[in-house]
Amino acid sequence: MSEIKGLTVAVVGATGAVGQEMLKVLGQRDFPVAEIRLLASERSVGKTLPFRGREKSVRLLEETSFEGVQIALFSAGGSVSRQFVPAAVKAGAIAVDNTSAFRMEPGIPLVVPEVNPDAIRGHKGIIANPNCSTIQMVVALKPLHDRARIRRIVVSTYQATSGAGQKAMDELFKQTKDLLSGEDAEVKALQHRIAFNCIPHIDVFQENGYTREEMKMVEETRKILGDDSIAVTATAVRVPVFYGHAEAVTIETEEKLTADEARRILQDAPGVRVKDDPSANVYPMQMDAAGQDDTLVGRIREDISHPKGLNLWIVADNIRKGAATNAVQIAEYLVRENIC
Ligand code: NAP
Ligand code: 3JM
Repeated sequence: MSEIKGLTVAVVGATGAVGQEMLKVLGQRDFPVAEIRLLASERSVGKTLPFRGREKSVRLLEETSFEGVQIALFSAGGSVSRQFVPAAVKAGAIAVDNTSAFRMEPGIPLVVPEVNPDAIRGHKGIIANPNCSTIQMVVALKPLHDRARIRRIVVSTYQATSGAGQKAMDELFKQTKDLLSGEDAEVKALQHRIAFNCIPHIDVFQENGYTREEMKMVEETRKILGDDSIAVTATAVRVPVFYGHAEAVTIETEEKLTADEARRILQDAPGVRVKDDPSANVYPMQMDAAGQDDTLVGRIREDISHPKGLNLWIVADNIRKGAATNAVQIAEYLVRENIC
């Protein structure tokens, strides 16, 4: 279908934090869209959203919504994907799914285009987009793994409220405003107050004491890097930031990797921007990453507690590279390689 000038693209969950960014990214990257179909729940029917400078109506998501659609970008939660992705695939679309619904299914590619683009070729209609925290971590770690073989990863995250959707962002805003005005903070979207606080709890707790968000990082990292022997342990924390996840990452490698060598490797790595000049107070921060597509890496230093350990600080916009941009990059690969 390479001769097609534009594709019919469905955005499922178009009114959400990720869906709205998806529309922005499709426009900014000049993705070849002939028709855009904005889909959401009945709550949004009648609303309009801007796409390439024009207001487009939101339609109700139904099984029949995918007629004539080539690419369907899903970000409306796992249960919506489980229910409607099969309908999209049946209608002939390729589904790029942003939820955790299909990520760990054998045979379904889990893709970060800078890391394992070739996995897309084996798709059978569904391509899964990893979790935001996993994406930025593997973008930075893959080139180091290629050079020195990572044996263990220890990661702690500092995750923005946008990762929990529009309601969580609204809650951070309102609680901050209310507390500064001497009013009580109402807690609805998250488990505890997020304004002026950090919450070490993202997604639900599992029997092993980890949260599901933490186990996503463990399992998805191994699948994307294609190496089940890598040991991963994670602590995922919600912080009172609107956009951008930061991660303190320690790796242990098979070959010794010096900080200088890691810096040099990362300077040439696709999708990575090194910001690492502590003497000038230069290191990545969420406020630098917001609105951008690169994964920023800094604080690169040898781990004084381990002869083959290395510490890094990795920051990216969770809604862009962590969700919308990564999904659109997958769609771009499909177009470039004539797969759709
Ligand atoms: P959000 O701001 O809460 O938006 C949720 C979207 O889903 C809205 O468009 C909503 O439509 C739609 N929706 C909910 N229930 C629906 C239903 N039954 N039928 C049709 N549409 C429905 O959340 P978000 O932050 O955009 O995230 C959406 C999903 O994307 C998450 O649940 C998650 O699975 C995934 N996600 C992935 C990543 C990643 O790391 N790759 C990051 C963030 C989110 P209405 O406006 O009509 O309610
Ligand atoms: C990020 O199914 C749901 O309720 C969505 C939960 C969710 C997920 C998920 O598991 O798909 C919220 C925010 C993610 C994600 O990317 O894994």
